[in-house]
Amino acid sequence: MKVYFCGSIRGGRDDVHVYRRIVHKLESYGTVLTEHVSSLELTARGEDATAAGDRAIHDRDMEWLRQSDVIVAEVTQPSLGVGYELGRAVDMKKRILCLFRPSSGRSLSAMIRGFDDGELYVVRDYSEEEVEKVLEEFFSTLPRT
Ligand code: 6IA
Repeated sequence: MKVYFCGSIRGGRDDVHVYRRIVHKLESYGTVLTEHVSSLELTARGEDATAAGDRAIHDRDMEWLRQSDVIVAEVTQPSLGVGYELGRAVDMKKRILCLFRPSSGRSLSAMIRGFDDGELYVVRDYSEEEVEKVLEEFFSTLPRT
């Protein structure tokens, strides 16, 4: 199974420790195409930009999105890039799980929460301690690939 993980980069790296925990668990289900999103070395400021630049990042990520079987997005830290990825993934009719932590004190965008259909696109409120259990529940509902 190919998993595409979305998490904020230029939107801010405050939740990178949660991304690491999620990616670690996701690796037990298959290949995480975007495990760099959880890298501690990747900062929001851009000193790690590749020579090829933003076009190459965009095109490579869209190709990975097309290849993926399932998308998991941590959406607590608002990120334009994650919102964009979700919109494109919806258009590709991918299976999507959005994870949001209400303990952040934030209120999730209606554009992200409002599309939940309980099947192809699911938004799950969770707390960090239960993240592995939430992922286990979600993956147990997926057909094996
Ligand atoms: O707007 P954001 O940067 O927060 O968007 C984050 C999302 O876009 C993530 O889920 C990634 O899949 C994707 N993305 C954004 N930037 C990159 C990137 N390098 N490499 C791979 N995926 C990315 C940018 C590094 C930058 C700090 C120079």
